Amino acid sequence: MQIVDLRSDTVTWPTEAMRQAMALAQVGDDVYGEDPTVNRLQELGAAMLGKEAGLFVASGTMGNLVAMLAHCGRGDEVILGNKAHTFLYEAGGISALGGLHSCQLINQPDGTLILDDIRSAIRPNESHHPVSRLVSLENTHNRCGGVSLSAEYTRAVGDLAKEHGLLLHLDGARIFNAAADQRVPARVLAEPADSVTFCLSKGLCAPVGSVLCGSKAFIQRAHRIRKQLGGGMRQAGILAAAGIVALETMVDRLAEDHARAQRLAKGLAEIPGLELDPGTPFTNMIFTGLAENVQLDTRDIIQRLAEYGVRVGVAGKRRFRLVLHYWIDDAGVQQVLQAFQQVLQG
Ligand code: TLP
Repeated sequence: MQIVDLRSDTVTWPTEAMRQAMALAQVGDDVYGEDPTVNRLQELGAAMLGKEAGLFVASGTMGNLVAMLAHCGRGDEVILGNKAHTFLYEAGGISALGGLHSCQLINQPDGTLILDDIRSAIRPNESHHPVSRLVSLENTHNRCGGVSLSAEYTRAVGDLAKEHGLLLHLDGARIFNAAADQRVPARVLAEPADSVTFCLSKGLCAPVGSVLCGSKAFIQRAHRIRKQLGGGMRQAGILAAAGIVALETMVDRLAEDHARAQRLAKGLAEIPGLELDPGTPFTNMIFTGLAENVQLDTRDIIQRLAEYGVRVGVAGKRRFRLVLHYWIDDAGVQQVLQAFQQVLQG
């Protein structure tokens, strides 16, 4: 039986072209800056994001952590959303390892932070307060349904930050999904940000890694912090080679995942017992709850779906996340619909 794994786009495998590029990659010692393939990936990533320089890091989590530590000093405050990945799912790293204080504002359903909320959160320059240093946004916004932020909104936050002497970081783990959704190049979405992280190992299918982009001076600081965190990698060109293939061949196809998510959501909406979130899917993620009259609980549903070869993510009590990606084709979509029908009606 074919397994259709919708738990996340992090479960994607590398493509055949990536495996070949990895096997043939030229490598050097990247801690010395001598790995030609890593250098090429960093240059390509930075160019696609419209930034001066890039840094290959082990994960999206490391990219966000390195960025925030490079922008802020101990005790500084980062303003972010209460549903931000960095706040919810990065093990509190910015506080544990960086000594950063966080100020969580309420994320609106469209993934934004209200500009006035940001304005009011900026601390007065007075010794009782931490120093407000950085605002962080997420695009697409995972826990807000995979919704994308517009360039105009990001620009408004960037302007506000600048006006108050703050910096702007963008967790762009899925910025190429956002770009496909907004129909603009990713660099337009990243333009107002001082730094941006994007992931190679989600919808783009590379096995490992993210790229942090920003100014040359910022990336120099980030390089040292990556080293402090133990993230200096040696012949990392083996991994970077897959990342290059990801950027060259996988970006333009992300819209296919969004279209397939639409088709799957349409089918799911017709199955009694499922209550899809309003507006879902915005990009490649579908969020759905279970109707009150469904007797099965979250664990039963997961187990029963698994019997039909379907794996979905848990997104809360009686809530599920289904993420479309390269390895799920139209037959996979049909298999998921049939599985839900069987489990909920059969
Ligand atoms: N998100 C994962 C889980 O950690 C929830 C997922 O399955 O969606 N920023 C955003 C917006 C993310 O969604 C993720 C991963 C990260 C950062 C972290 O990336 P990694 O997993 O590479 O550290």
